[in-house]
Amino acid sequence: MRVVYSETQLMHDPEHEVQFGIPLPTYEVPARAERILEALEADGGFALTDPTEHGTAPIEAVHDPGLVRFLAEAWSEWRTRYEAPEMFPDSFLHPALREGMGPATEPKSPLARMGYWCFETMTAIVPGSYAAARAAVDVALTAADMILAGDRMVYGLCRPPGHHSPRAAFGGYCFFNSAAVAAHYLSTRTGEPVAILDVDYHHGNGTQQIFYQRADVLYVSLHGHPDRAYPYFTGFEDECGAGLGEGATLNLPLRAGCTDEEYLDALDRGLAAIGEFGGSTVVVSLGMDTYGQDPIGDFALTTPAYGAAGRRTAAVGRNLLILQEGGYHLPKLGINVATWLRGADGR
Ligand code: SP5
Ligand code: ZN
Repeated sequence: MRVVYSETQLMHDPEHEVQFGIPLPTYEVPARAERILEALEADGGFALTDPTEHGTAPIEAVHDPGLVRFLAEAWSEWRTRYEAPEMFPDSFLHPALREGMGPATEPKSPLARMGYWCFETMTAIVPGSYAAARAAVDVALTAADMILAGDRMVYGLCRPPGHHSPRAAFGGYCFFNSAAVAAHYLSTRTGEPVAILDVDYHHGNGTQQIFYQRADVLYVSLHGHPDRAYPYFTGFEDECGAGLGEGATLNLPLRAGCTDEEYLDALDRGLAAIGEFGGSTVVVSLGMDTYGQDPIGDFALTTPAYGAAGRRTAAVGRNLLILQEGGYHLPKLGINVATWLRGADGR
């Protein structure tokens, strides 16, 4: 199986995330990508390729160009005014703030701009964030090109992750939504429907939002129930899409302590919906924070379940564009990813 990876992605290297109002060591570290890479290299069954530059047009096909502009400028603008080594927002554009007054315009101050484009406090901007976020999209699009050229299965080792970013915001350790950018890119290039299977522990609120009213992209997600799990405001079972997209969103929220067996049953439900939807490619948002020892998830999955999950996903018979999202238990992150990919590859 071919793997696309860029070292530029390591340039996003924040120290902290603000949780409970306190700056704590962040979970989303460059070593995540390095651990995955090491496991794939040790396996021997994966061939590494660098991404090619795809520019901002495919990003702006799903994201607000204002978001791209902000992320491109944010650090240099910040550095000229503040001393802080990492950029966090402190004031947010809550929807109630201007209720009945029409939309806000983008503010001028860099700090306020961050509160306009970001929805939480766990996603610092540091000097290398934009370059890394752009590289992650290039990884996803280069992997998509390989599918278009005939590969049956490709893994894009994306970092930072992407699935929490909706059209016009970022957060949840995510900047650009690489899976959404790639799914839209595939749908415009093939004219076929595209299904997205999101198996990260967290609901992919961003991906869901981007495609919520579209009939040509199916979004299926297995995740911790939003009654207890981040991102809290989305991922409920009754969110099924709207307008033309009605019926093209499927949420399967799961209980704390979810076992291998329960998980694989839910996966089968999701895969059945994908099988009925059609199209030749499934984009997989692959998060390993479902693992039993993950520090921020609460499922009980074991490593062998990932092999089974990969096998069952491949058994749907579609091309697989597999893109990395979360997963924070570094000691087993690499082996869990390799196990999923080997399962999909029939090894
Ligand atoms: C891509 C991805 O996996 N993003 C996840 C962002 C989650 N950030 C919020 C984590 C809050 C975790 N609180 C956990 C307390 C554990 N004891
Ligand atoms: Zn996650």
